Amino acid sequence: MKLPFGRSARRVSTLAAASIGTVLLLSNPAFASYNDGFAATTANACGSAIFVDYGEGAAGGGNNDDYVQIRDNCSDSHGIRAWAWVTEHTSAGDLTYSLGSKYNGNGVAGADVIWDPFIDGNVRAGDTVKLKVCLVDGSGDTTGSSCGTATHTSVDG
Ligand SMILES: [Ca+2]
Ligand SMILES: [Ca+2]
Repeated sequence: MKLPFGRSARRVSTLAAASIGTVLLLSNPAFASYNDGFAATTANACGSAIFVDYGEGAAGGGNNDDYVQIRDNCSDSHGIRAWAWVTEHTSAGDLTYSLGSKYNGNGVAGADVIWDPFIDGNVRAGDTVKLKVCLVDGSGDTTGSSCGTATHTSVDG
């Protein structure tokens, strides 16, 4: 999904990073020095949506910047669905983009689902990421139960 991020929006993100500290300006975004990882968990802790700032991504896929690991923590006949949004804070106001959702039906013994919905593959410094995760009953259940959310504003992308 391509969305129109304007040049002015990118510049605002850069300025936001600059206000945090000059040291961070020296960091390469692909090897950013601040760990912006965070997680949303279901109310009963049986499902997690884990934002990984920089890591190995899918098995065999090599290093990857900014993705979500969707994890099933309980043997309870429920699957897991995660949703994601990203908000850019621009001079014209906040722009929030829905990035859709992804299902993990692998069960507690199965592999985490690696999901990379982020535009251009990366989150930029100053962008706010929101994750929601719910227990669901099958891939067609887009409502879910026991939902939890978490948000984090990226320090250095
Ligand atoms: Ca970072
Ligand atoms: Ca990152």
